[in-house]
Amino acid sequence: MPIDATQPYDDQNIFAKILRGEIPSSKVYEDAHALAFHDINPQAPTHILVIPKGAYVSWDDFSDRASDEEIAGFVRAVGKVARAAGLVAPGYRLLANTGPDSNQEVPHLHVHIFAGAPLGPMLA
Ligand code: DGP
Repeated sequence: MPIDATQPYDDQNIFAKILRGEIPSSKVYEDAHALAFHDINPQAPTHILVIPKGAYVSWDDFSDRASDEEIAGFVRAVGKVARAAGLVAPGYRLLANTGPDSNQEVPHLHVHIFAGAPLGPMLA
């Protein structure tokens, strides 16, 4: 079910549980600001999710309330994950669904990294 990105943060969402270690994930990277793990339902040969450690519903919430340090740390983490996975030369796509029209389903900000094959045009 797509979420309302203006809702208050729900600490029972699935990614909050992954951050707390209550649900397993296949982790690929972790630092003070971010956790990255493989998507459970991959839409490309490589499909990694990167989430901030702070409690933010969406890209909108994060860009509005997060500190400059959190934003910088998170953006750098996304880049590190892509570099560590060897995705820079072949290329990759970033996506952060925000709200119902985007079909955001999990109410904790996540950036999708898609890679591993030619991805075609956007919104195809
Ligand atoms: P979005 O539509 O942008 O909210 O994408 C949510 C993504 O989260 C979707 O691609 C599937 C993934 N996902 C949902 N539940 C889990 C889970 O429990 N573990 C993992 N690894 N991924 C999940």
